[in-house]
Amino acid sequence: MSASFAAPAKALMRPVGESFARALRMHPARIDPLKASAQSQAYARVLAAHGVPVEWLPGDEACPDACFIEDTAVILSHDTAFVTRPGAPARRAEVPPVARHLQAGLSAVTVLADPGAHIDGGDVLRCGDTLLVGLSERTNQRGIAALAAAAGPLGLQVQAVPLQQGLHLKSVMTLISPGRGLILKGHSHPELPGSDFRWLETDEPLGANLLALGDTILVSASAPHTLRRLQIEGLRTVAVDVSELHKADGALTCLSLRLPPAGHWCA
Ligand code: CIR
Repeated sequence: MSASFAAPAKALMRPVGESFARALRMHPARIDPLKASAQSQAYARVLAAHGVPVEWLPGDEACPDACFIEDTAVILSHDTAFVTRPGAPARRAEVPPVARHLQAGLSAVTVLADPGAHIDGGDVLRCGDTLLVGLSERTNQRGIAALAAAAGPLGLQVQAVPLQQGLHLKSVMTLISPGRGLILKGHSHPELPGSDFRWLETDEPLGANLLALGDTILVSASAPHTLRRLQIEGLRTVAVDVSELHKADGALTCLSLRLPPAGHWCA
């Protein structure tokens, strides 16, 4: 039987360091690392307040983007993970400490070693038993094939989604609930075979990355219309200020790696 959707049992995070001022970004912006650090800590407190304890991995000033830990692994179940090979060469040094941490705590960890493959966790959106994977500047077909090989034995199918615009798939679409996603207007709606999955559109680029903790949905405070829209639908929302992290193309999902309780999956 398929796993059911739940809030994460815990989340892994890495701190924002001073070198975050040199984080990769698509558009020029001056970044205040202290402000970004405060926002990352406030995000951790929101997770904890909603029943998701945070375990901090060490920071690394040599890796300005290390706080975006989601890109370094894909959690496949409560005790199975796939460690990525990020598409940006500058981010590959972030991976070994995360891999060691996962290997110490989980029973099955696959580490992507193929030098011709690359994939970022931010390109992987789980929708039930399907992993939608963005074919983006950061993720290629070989990376997707490697993830499919690791996910297949767990009953998970992988579906590639060509990304026309945006950094990662989850920059433009994320989950509201197990049967529903939020997608940035202008992107085609992926179809999930054999399911009645529905998409809601937003026209706020900073609003498309939501983080659903079970039935509580974290929304960027920089996306007031998205927040209002979800509230009008009666959904339980929490606005989280990640404005300084947005300057480096980060958002809510990328700040943590979430592990589901046994027998469940999570966003
Ligand atoms: C990068 O360009 O890789 C980082 N500055 C942003 C990564 C954001 N990660 C994510 O959305 N999963």
